[in-house]
Parts: sequence; structure tokens; C-alpha cells
Amino acid sequence: MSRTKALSTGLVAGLVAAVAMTVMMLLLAYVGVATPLVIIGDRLSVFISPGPFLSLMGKVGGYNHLKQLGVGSTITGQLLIGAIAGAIFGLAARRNSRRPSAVWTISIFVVLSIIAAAILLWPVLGTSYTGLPIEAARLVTLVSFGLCVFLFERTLVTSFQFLTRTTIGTKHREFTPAIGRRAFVLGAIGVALAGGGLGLARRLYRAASFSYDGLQYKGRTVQPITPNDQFYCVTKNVVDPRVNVQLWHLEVNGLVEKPRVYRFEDLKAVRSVEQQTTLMCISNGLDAGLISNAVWKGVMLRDLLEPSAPLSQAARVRFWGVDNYTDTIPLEKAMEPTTLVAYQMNGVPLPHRHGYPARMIVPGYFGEKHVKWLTRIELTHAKAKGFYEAQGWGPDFITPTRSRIDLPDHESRFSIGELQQPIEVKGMAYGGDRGISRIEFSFDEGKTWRDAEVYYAGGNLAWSLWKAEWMPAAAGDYTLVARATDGEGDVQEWEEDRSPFSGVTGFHKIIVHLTA
Ligand SMILES: Nc1nc2c(c(=O)[nH]1)N[C@H]1C(S)=C(S)[C@@H](COP(=O)(O)O)O[C@H]1N2
Ligand SMILES: [Mo]
Repeated sequence: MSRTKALSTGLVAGLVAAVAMTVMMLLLAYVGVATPLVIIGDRLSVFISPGPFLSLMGKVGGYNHLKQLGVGSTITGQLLIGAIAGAIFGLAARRNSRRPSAVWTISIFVVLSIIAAAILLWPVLGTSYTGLPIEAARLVTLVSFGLCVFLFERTLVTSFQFLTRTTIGTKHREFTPAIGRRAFVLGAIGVALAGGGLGLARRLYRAASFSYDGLQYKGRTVQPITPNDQFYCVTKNVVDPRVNVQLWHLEVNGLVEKPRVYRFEDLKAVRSVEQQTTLMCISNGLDAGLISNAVWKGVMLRDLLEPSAPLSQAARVRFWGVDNYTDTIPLEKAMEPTTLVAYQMNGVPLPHRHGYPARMIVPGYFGEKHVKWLTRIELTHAKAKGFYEAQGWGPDFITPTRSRIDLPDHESRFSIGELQQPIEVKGMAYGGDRGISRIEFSFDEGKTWRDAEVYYAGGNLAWSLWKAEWMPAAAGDYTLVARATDGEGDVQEWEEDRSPFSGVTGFHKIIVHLTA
């Protein structure tokens, strides 16, 4: 058999094997197992600092596109590596005309791959989209990966042998006249597999978070309490977890005297509290709607920490989601009575996309600290970091005071002559866990201010909603601004020295055109 033939036969066999492996991974993803298709992205994203991360996101057109690019390039890379591995295998098989020993191919393609995956992907192996505890998930991910590479190895060897089968009477492994037919058969199998894979991919796409990740809540529809299906949503995942509560548990461990494990019923048995709390994403723009308000029911985190007796070295608490998302807060914040493990949102169990069966609520801290699909509470040292912290977000995660004008629309037009009554101006103001004590509004870009009326006071941990009536006297273009004062008496401001990765500060302004 010539070099070129060995190489190209190996290439084709490798490609078909890689297609089979990828389809297997899609199947596993469909049943909630973590596969390299997504965890490679999770593993790599902690190495991208926020600046490049944001510019990359801008270039590809948002988080959703970045995720699609991630999965797409992993699949492409996998097919490419599979084909190359096949070609090398073809060349090796040509040198050694005996049937390749399974011991060798399994050692190289299966055992080595598993070892490499275990080393490179260790931190993200404990991911499970069905809610398995982290240690169990790690095993499931690794065994499933092993099955995938085993399928690759078997398909590669079988396809290669099928293509180069020795015909009776000839001594050497060689292409026979039937090669065309065999290549056709193998190609057809490959195409059928790829077709099945595409079908699966389409189903997964429909189940993916693309349709709701980045959902905003703002404008004239804003109510005091955000309905669950309109609550803003941010997730790092391509497909979010759908936790099976029978498989799920909640661990309290790390720097504690008595590690504990809670089942969902155990959590329900702890005394519960109900609390209205607003969440805001760190990347919420001044005019944006990555902020919402809900009534959460759950247990105080300290009621779970105290029975475990944190050791004196414990300085931070790290929360783990089943999606291997993590974040940390200082121990003092964890012990505050308003820091909750919540299992209900506005009177119903947490919706899947908001963290079913349990999530963190950390009033006054940015949304990313409110870890969803919570499965582990780890007491840890002062330098421990979470998913976005490792990327380099922060250093400040305490929400500054913000306000937004929701009505009228930016760039709206009115005719003074036709105005029957004052123009209604409405909006929200949010002061983290400090509450809101005053809201002012200006129609001359902040030269003069007047008080707005708070028509909904959400309390210390939630936003307040305000309104004002504005009767413009003359035609012209007006710049409307709002400014809030928090419960501690600090007026909303633009913090010049705040890191760009600690959330924006400043004022939301809109322009209103008045004609005669
Ligand atoms: N497990 C997990 N928790 C998570 C995230 C995530 O990707 N995975 N995203 C965080 C971010 S960045 C934000 S802003 C909030 C959003 O919560 P929501 O979607 O319920 O509004 O969840 C946080 N908790
Ligand atoms: Mo966020």
C-alpha cells in the first residue's frame, strides 16, 4: 500500500470515527452529561481577562454568539484532530502490516486521551446538568469521555480495516477493486451519522440558553415585582442545568469542623424566611435592564454554616453551582441574616433558568454572586476566587447606587400644543442593600433638580419605583436625568476611579423632543 493511500485511508477513517464520537457527545449532552463540547470553553474562559473577553464578545456579536463560536470551534477542532490522528494511524499501520494490536491503539487513543482530559480538564470535570453532586459528576464525566474515545478508537480501527481488507488470495493489505464501493459504504455511514448529529444539535439548540440569556427588564412595563418569566437572565452555559432534585444535594464543607450534606427535604425543614431583593448584573449598562426584583423564600445561609462550625482560618465562602460555576463572598457577608439560600421565587419553586432547586441571594452584591443551581458551600481562605473573579472582574462587587428612567422613551417626541396634561416620567432607583431615601429628577441635564415621588418603596434590599410630572414650558430638546440618594445619605455619583470591571457608575440620561 502506498504512503498516500495509507494516509488518505487513515484520514477518512479518522474523520468518520471523529464524527461518531461527536454524535456520541451530543447524545450525552442531551441527557445532561458534561462533554468536552462545552467544558473546554468553561476551562478556557477563566484565562481570558475581562478586557479581551468583552472585546471578543463585541466582535462576535454578544455572549450567545461567543458560546456558539466556542462549541463550533470545539467540534471543528475535534473533527480535525480525529482526521489527523487517523492519518498517523494509517501510516503506522502501513509500516507494520500485521493487524494493529488493540492493546496499542487502546493505550494511545483511549488511555492517553483519558489521562490528558483528566489533567487538562480536572477543574471542570465535576459539571453536571442533571444536578449530580460534584464528586459523582466528575466520575460520570470522565467515564463518559472514556466511552467517547473508545468509540473513536473502535470506529477508526474498524473503518480502516474495512477499507483495506485483504481480499482472499492476495497477501498484502491493499486496496482492492472493491475499494470504491467500500469507501462509498463508509462515506454513507459517516453522512448518516453526521445527519443524526445535526438533528441532535438542532434539538440541543432549541433547549439552549440562546433564547433567553441576556433577557432585560426595563421600560414602561416595569412593575414593583418582576414576573418570573420576565426576570432578567444571565448564564455562562450553552444549555442550562435542569436539576433532578432526587439526584441533587447541598454540601457544606471546606474549612469546617463538621461537613454536612443536605437533601432538598432537609433544607425545607430549616426555618425559612421571605425577603424582597433586587439583583443586578455587573455588566448592566446605565440604560439597560439586567436588573429585576423578586420576593425570595429560603433559609439564612448562617443557619447552614453555624451547624458546620467554620474553622478560624475560614475567611471566604465559595459557592458552587452544578454547572461548575463558582463565586465567593467574605464570611462576614455570608453570616448576615439577609444572605439566603433561596428555593422559591415569587411564591413558586425557582424556575430552572433561575437556579432550581436552590440559589444564593446576596443582597447588595452584583448578580454574579447569586450562584444558581447551588450544590456546594465551601468555607475557604481569603484568596479564593470564583469563575468571573478568576477572569479578573472586580475588585469591587458591591453595587453602587443606580437609577433609570423608564418613561418616556428615549428620543420620544411631544407637541406642546397637543399636551393635555403633564408628561409622566417614571423610573427605578436601586441602592444595593442600603435602600433608597430620595430620588430627584432634572429636565435640564442636571442644572436644576426637583424631587420625584416614590410610589413604590421596595425596602433596604430592593429597588424603589418613582414618578414625576413634567410640564414643559417651551419647545426644544430636553435632556432628562435622574439621581438617587441611598439609605445612608450618599448621592448617586460617577466614580471616576472605579475599575471598569467593577460595574459602571453614572447617570442615565434620555432626550425628549418638544415641538410647538
Ligand atoms: N450557576 C450559575 N450561577 C450564576 C450564573 C451562572 O452562569 N451559573 N450567572 C451569574 C450572573 S453573571 C448573574 S448576573 C446572575 C443572574 O441571575 P438570574 O439569571 O436569575 O437573573 O446569576 C449568576 N449566577
Ligand atoms: Mo452577571
